[in-house]
Amino acid sequence: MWRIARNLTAWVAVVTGVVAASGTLAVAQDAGGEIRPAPYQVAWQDLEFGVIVHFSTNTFLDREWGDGTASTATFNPTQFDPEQWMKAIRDSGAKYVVLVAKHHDGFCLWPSEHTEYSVKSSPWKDGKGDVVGEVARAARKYGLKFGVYLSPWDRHDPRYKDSATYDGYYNSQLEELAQNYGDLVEFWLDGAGSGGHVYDFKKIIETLRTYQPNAVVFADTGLFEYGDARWVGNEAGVVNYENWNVIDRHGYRRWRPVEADTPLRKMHWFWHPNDEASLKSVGELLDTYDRTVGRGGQLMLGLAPDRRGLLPDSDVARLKEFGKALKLRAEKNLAVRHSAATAEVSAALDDDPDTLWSAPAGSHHALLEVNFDKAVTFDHALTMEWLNDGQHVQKYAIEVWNDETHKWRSVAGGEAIGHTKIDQFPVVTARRVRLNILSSTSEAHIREFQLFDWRHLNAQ
Ligand code: FUL
Repeated sequence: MWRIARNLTAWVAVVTGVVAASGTLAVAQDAGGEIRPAPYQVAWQDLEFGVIVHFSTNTFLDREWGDGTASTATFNPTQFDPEQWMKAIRDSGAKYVVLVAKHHDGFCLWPSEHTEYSVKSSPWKDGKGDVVGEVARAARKYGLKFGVYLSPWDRHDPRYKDSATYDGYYNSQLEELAQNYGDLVEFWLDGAGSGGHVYDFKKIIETLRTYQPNAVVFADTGLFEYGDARWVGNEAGVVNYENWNVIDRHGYRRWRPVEADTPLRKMHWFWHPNDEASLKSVGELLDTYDRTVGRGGQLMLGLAPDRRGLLPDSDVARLKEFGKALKLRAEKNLAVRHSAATAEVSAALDDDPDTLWSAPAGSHHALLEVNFDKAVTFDHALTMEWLNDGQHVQKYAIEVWNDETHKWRSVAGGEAIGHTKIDQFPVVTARRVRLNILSSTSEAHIREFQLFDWRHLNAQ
């Protein structure tokens, strides 16, 4: 990922230390709960699950990172059909598609006016094709939002040697992508390979914003003020820390939710021959979902069409099974069958994330209780915080009532709730369950509090 960031780490630590020592940086991250998301970030976080598609000369050469020397004659899919991809993507439950329009090898999947190194010099459709255009159209046809990845690192173009000249080239390419393919939901700034290279990101983001004010810019935290979403720090598909949406870099605080990218085939972003064993199982995918979406992050699953230009049949089948399993799990929400409750409480128990329960104004502690006429058995809870006003909850517990001891017992808990929090715990049976908000910066807003018995659904 963004190696520049790693090089910058030491420098950032020094600067942060100086500011903190001088007392001007009194708050870490967003202690006051003051930073709020932009409306386009709220909408993007609600998408929860997207895919990133890698398909280029690498697909035909059994490579992950092309060195920029591949002949344009290499790119020649025989049955290219992005609608086949989109059907499978829609069936998986994903809501958006980011296409790698140019990877590190520099080959462009659209007929750019600014280079010959693109589909227009390939035998595919006699050089008249446009992968970006066809994919964008197919995505929208299947109700999926569309975005692009344009690799800054370019191993083919000779202009890359000169930062200013290359900035001009990159910027004109971005103009093409940002103006000709409709609304972009996300723009991926991948930083691999870019260590030591200086880019004019100010200009790049200005160009993007001119035409696509609502595109979420994905970038490493190293690009402090330019990114709207941040890299999770690994490609394993796991948020492995308390997930706060606000990131503070030397006093500059910004709402930057996490996106966790991980491929459907272990370790492979591009398609490779004889690679069946790397396909992740439904159980592994559900686990990944719970460790990303279930920890308040966005899941970005990597897909790779093969040399035909189709997603392999086994990938299509797996995506369908995964989507079915997600749907089946979601349909089992026990909280909707709660006994009579106030309209406010019911708003968090109705399976509808657009209605919410709010704790009393200004409160720092509150209880949201759900009762059942007959005891229910469950081993998971899913809680969603309404974030438009900031991330308020800082500590919570999920508690069950013991009819014999007449005491509440905590079965799970943590600090951040965020967009969606999925907690797993040993199976329990209870008639009364509550979300105990132990601490919040101001009143908590809860969109959903759901309970599930997923014992037989996760073991696949
Ligand atoms: C990384 C790249 O180097 C990989 O090839 C892939 O595109 C992945 C999504 O991002 O940084």
